[in-house]
Amino acid sequence: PKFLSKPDQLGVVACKPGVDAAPSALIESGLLSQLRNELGYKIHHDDTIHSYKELMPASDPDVRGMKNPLAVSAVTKKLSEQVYEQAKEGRCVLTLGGDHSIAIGTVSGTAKAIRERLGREMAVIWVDAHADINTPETSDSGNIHGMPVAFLTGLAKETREDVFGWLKDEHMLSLKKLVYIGLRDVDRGEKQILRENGVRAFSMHDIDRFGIGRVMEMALGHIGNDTPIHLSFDVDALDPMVAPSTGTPVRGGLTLREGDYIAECVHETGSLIAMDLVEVNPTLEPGINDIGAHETVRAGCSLVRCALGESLL
Ligand code: DIR
Ligand code: MN
Ligand code: MN
Ligand code: MN
Repeated sequence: PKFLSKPDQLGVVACKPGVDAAPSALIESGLLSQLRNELGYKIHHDDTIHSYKELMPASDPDVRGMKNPLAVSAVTKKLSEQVYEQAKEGRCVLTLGGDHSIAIGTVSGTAKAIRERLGREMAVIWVDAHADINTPETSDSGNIHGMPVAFLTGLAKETREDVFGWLKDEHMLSLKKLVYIGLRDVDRGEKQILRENGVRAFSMHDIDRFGIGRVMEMALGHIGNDTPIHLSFDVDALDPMVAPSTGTPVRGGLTLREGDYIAECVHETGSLIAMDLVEVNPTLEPGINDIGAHETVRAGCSLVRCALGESLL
């Protein structure tokens, strides 16, 4: 690996602000022990699934239409510091979420560490059915998990320190270094933002047209082979047939193999410095005998193992 000073070490942060039980389900299914025993990583994890209850405000009224702004800001600030501490040691950082608002913490943490350690900007590959680039003003839902990219790129700004004002220049991601894969449910305002800023995005339509092989060539070509990569993987990028237990499923998504292939290609670059796995929610749509939850957790584990180098042959 090109950008890790401790490539055999993995920093793991598990967090579940809100109600979902994903990190414990992923860990109980054996993910971390597989990474340790089969892939040979030395794992730095505090054996805690952070719910950050101590950070929850007594009252949390909407700000510019955003729901739970104080709580999400406080949690992501803390997470940003935790991820930064791992990344500055030169470890790869795996974060198990949580909804996608946690990427405000993870991406800002790695961006700052990579700037300090290597003096360079990293790229983000955002694999998702959604673009998550609403500003508070373009958002119809007020859900902050539909806005993380806007805050991380500076498209959305807020001066209040307790409402993401803690995000500074050192935490920022360049819109030129962002690539989307798997989009199929993008709001009208988001489409305009993507167009106006020339953001590189590969939708399901592009995957149908070119195939996932060619799409990954183009996506990685855009990033260039001398750039650290943070992979932020929303499990709802996968088709709901294989990953139903998620908050906002959208039909017509990636097959399991296409998802794993994306992760494998990122691994092959040798440039992976962090991965998020988000929006796994085993309490939603679990189906008969929890089959849907079980399948979603299995799919998530597979994505992580592929990104971290489960050998192909
Ligand atoms: C929608 C849905 N674009 C929103 N986004 C979701 O609420 O901003 N993102 N579900 O994951
Ligand atoms: Mn998302
Ligand atoms: Mn999504
Ligand atoms: Mn979401």
